[in-house]
Amino acid sequence: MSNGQDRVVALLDMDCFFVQVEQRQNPHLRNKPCAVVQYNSWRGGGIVSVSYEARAFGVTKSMWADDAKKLCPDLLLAQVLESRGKANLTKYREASAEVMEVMSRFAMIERASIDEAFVDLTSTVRERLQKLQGQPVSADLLPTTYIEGFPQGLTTAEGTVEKEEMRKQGLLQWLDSLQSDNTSSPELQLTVGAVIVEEMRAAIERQTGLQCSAGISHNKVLAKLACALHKPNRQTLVSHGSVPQVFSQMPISKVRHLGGKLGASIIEILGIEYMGELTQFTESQLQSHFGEKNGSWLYAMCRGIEHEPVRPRQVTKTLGCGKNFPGKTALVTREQVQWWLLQLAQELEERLTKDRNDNDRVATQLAVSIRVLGDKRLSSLRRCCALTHYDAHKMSQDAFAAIRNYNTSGIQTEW
Ligand code: DGT
Ligand code: MG
Repeated sequence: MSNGQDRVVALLDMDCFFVQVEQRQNPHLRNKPCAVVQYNSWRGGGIVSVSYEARAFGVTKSMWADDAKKLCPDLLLAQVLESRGKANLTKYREASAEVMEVMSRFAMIERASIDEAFVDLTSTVRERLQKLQGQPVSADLLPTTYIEGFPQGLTTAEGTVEKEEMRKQGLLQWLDSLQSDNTSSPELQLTVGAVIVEEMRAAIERQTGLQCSAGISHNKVLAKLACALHKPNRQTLVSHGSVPQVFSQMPISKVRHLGGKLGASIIEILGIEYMGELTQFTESQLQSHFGEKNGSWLYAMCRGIEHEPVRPRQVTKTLGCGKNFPGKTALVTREQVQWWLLQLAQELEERLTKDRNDNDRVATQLAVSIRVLGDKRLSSLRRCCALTHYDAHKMSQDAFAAIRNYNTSGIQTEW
């Protein structure tokens, strides 16, 4: 196995994505506290994206708009469109495709969600290093880059130094420490990766008018963590050497793949809080608690080493749509269930047909998930069947057939 420093991987994540898409369309919303809400019938709607101006007032995602207005009376709101009684995300999906197209001109990308993508820059960096022929990297090429862990050994009272001033000092210190003629230096490779990511982000903004942040490191997990360190409109380089410091205060649940059950069981079983604390356990201890595969992954990961490849994929693997019916709105008759399945199937038919034209591929499997009232899990039941025709009526009938046996009411017409 390699030492985990052989690749250059970046993660780009759009800043308050839905808000930016609305701001691009409506200039009145620009540079203001602003949020995007979904459904407006209950407490002003649920917030799904918040501008950084509004975050300063304490407004957060998944707050009710009415509550957010109490924190920030001047908050401007934009609404997610609705069609067939549910959210229609077409506008944001199209903006996402614009961004992904620009990114993929630079290198192979893996779309990770509607507004983020991983990039493997390893070979692009190698080519760029050849062109540079040992010239040092200039700080001018890294105008929005933070080097995590730098400046080191700063003696001035930190609070008195401007954030931008600290960024520059750290960057200059880092660049001074690099050996620009050693093309196999992992630190130099990351730095050149950061230069390319600066160019990518500038190109995205120029072409789409949308801003993003990025993380640059040796693997997907570190790149994703790095991206969150200096949002918005900035990028952060996390070197292998900065991992102990970064992980020493990084809550385990904040690490990619550890936000769910595995992360929770690590905290409970080992009685630890931070990612760095994992280094005190042997590989076999970790394997005995969490299985062979997870144990080995954790043992390497807490040391900053991870090998998951960036998989070439610019489009999503699955197309999905769904709707929640909380509390009193829960569906209770067969008619209701069938009607809503048809609404969802109609959206799917539209999007599948567009996908077949755009991406030259066909879907072959239909999966149906339902959640029963009171179940805290994301889904109570999941069933699959073949998808043979892009036909809403056929899909909704097949979906109903797949879940009908789950009806616990005992009466055919009730649910
Ligand atoms: P950021 O990345 O912290 O600057 O802010 P966002 O708004 O880009 O947040 P992110 O990256 O977690 O999510 C990207 C977009 O996905 C966001 O703009 C709206 C959408 N989104 C996030 N959470 C939800 C949700 O719970 N429901 C719906 N419908 N959309 C969501
Ligand atoms: Mg985002």
